[in-house]
Amino acid sequence: EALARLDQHVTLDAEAIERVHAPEQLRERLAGVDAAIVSLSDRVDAATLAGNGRLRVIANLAVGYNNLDIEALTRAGVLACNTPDVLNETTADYAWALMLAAARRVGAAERWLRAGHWTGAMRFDDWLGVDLHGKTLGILGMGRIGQAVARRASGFDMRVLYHNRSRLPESIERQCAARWVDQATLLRESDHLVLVLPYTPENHHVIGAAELAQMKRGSVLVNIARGGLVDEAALATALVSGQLAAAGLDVYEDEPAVHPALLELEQVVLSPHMGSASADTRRNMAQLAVDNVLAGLGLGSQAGHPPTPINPQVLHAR
Ligand code: 8YV
Repeated sequence: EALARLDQHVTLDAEAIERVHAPEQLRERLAGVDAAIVSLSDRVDAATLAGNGRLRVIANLAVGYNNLDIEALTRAGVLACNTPDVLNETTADYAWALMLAAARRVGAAERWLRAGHWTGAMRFDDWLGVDLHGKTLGILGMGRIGQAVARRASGFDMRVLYHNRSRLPESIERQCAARWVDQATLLRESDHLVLVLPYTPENHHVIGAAELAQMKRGSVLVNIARGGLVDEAALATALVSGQLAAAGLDVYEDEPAVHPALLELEQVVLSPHMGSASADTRRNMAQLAVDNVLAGLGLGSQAGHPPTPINPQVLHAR
């Protein structure tokens, strides 16, 4: 639908829907177009843009844009856009899916059942999991998705703590029924810790061996943000030792590769970066990317006013 709308205004590159571009291939493809819709696996930086005098808009099919070098794009006069907000609720839903699945061992139990192991009466103490209700939910990174994760906790009667660089206004804390604490307190007190941070150089391995050791013994870690936030080798060690009871991961340090030690552990729920993947949300993300492309190229009803620019100063300089 979104591409059909785009097609009414621009000439679409027939090969546009390739999945993964090698850097050199991406550089060549970008050299021949005025705008491109890219995904997280497309790294757009100074090298990709070298010698490109034509490109004007890059629309990222994601809210996170650690695959884009915004400084390089701005220097090159290329407008960069992302897809914030339209995916908040769907991604928050998915954080809960992973939290529940990891804590209650849904994946491992299903694999066990499908493998034909349920042949007799279940032992009373088989498949014991970790409760959510009545426990403390910790949220590291309290942007729009983090807030949506927090709001859902009231139905589970959970206490919600969060840590963020800056404290949220009281009105939002009230809406989310969440209390700001420092990071050490968050790690120490959370029974379930969800990562919803953007990935920046400062946040690399924000959860490493030292932080895992500070977490409550038997707690559950969920990462729906970016793989590089967690030291995967240290996480595997913490799971094997029982320091963490379980983990739910949608993102990985080196996607699509998953750390082999994590693949071995039945107490980890693994999914292939699909947090925003509901039909409605992906449709809205695609439409927003198209809105940004058209407006960034000066076309359509929002010409010159892209809805979600990352570096709007490029437009002012034009
Ligand atoms: C991806 C995401 O965009 O928005 C983000 O930052 O990580 C996801 O929503 C999605 O997986 C499509 O690549």
